[in-house]
Parts: sequence; C-alpha cells; structure tokens
Amino acid sequence: MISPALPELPDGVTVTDLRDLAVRLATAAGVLVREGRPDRVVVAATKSSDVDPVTVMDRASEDLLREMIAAERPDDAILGEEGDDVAGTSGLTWVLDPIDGTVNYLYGVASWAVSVAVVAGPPEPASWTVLAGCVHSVADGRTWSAGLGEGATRDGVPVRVGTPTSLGSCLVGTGFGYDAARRAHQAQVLTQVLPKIRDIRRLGSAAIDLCLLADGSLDLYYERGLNPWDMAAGAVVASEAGAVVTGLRGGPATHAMTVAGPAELVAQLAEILEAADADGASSPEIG
Ligand code: LIP
Repeated sequence: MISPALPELPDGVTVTDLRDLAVRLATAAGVLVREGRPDRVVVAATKSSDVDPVTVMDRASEDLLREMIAAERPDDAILGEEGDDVAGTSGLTWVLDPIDGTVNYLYGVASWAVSVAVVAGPPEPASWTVLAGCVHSVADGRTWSAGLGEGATRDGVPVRVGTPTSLGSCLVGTGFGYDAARRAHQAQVLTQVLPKIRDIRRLGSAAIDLCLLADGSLDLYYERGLNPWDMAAGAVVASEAGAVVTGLRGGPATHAMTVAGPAELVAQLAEILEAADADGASSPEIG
C-alpha cells in the first residue's frame, strides 16, 4: 500500500511529533477510562437510538482529550464524538472517539478503545489525509499507532496485514448499526458474505477491528455506518500495515461503507457487497 502524499505541515511539526502526541493522548485517556470504570456503568444518555448509549466516562474521556489538545496544539481543530466541533487555524483536525465500543464498555465485554487521529484537510473521510493515529485498547493495554509513511506498530513492534490465500479462508470483522431497519438489511447482506468466507467476528469496536486487521488477527473487515471518529485512527494503522481501506464501486471509505484488507481480497469482498447493495445505494430509505 503506497501512503498518500504528505501535505505541508504547519509550524514545523512532523508526522512523528503528531503520532507521539496521539499515543500520549489515547493512553492518558485510557488510564482514566480503565481506572474510573465503576462496577455498574450507567447510561447517561442515548443518541441515534435507544440502544446507542453515552456514558459519563465517554464524556469525561473526551473532556480530557480536548483539554490536552488545547494545551499542546491550541491552533488545531477538534472533531469529537461527544462534544461540539472546535474550529482551528492550523489546517489540522484531531478526530476523537473517547470510547469506541461503548456498548462493550457498558456491559464489560473486553473490547473498547480510545481512538485518536489527526488529519489534514477537510475533516471528513472522503477527503481528509490521516497523518497519524493511535488506538489504545483499554481492557488489555494494547496500543496500536501509525504515522503517514512511517508504518504501523502494536506496542512498538511493527505490524503487517496477514496473507490469506483465498476469500474462503478469511476471518472477517464487521459490525452492525444502532437502527433496527439498518440491522435487518445488514443481516441480509451477511447471508451473502458468510457462506463465502471462513467466519465472521463482530467484536464491537471498529477501531480495534481495523487494528486487528493491521496485525493479521483478522483477514478482512467491512462495516456500513462508521462515523469519522470510529474509523480515523484504525484506518491509518491498517493502511500503514499494508491494507487497502476503501469504499465500494471504487470510492473512498465513508459512512456508506468501509472495506479493508489485502487489495485482491478486498476486491473480491467488495464485489459481493456491491451485489448485495451493502452500502444501501439502491435502498436509501433504510438510511
Ligand atoms: C461502535 C463502532 C462499532 C459499531 C458500533 C458502534 P461506538 O462505535 O466502533 O464498529 O459496530 O455500532 O458504532 O458507538 O461504540 O463509538
């Protein structure tokens, strides 16, 4: 996978500097989330549906991330899952998911992460350049990070995508939405995918899924409905580990669909997903 061209960076900062800061941010918020998790987590609010929770810790984690960014890079913009957008003047935007895998955090299912990325250009997946990112798995401390053109690591050790020999041998990560109609459609798509692969894993955190792809613990990943903060850091870790991260029909990865993995197998999976209308291009009413 050839890394995108490096855009001009502001104030002499380097990709390495940004990657180091992303790691410090994600691990600091990870300590807060890990040490502050009560025995019984309560839902503070819901968002897109009554099964799309926000916890007090989602908000506390993002508050800490925002405070640290304001202190270290006050001219950068911020796009976070839980708080208001913050405009910037540097051309860089920090994309924050304070707890990716909130439902897992709520139930105590050990797959939730703090995901921090920094992008250049418009803060939207179809047109941004992700410069650096970190995904810190809170339950077990694993920390993936990547910088544009620098490769990807897990706990400092370089990682590369796996080398599955065929689609039928692939272990594929995916996820499902918070809306019942969306889930019904995703279940239909799954009936077209599952017979053609080894098996599915639905682990509940897109950020961790993309990092597991990066280190060969998953062979492929696809999901419809990811928000920018779900995918930003995991996408740069995966792409710097050799994955193609894309959408369907030759488009970029966006909310409509994210498919990631080795190029040839991504093409085979994308063909199945397109035939199943997995991005809803032919069924916009589902949303
Ligand atoms: C989650 C994603 C996951 C998806 C869930 C949810 P959140 O993000 O990481 O892949 O399947 O529906 O969107 O809401 O926990 O930050």
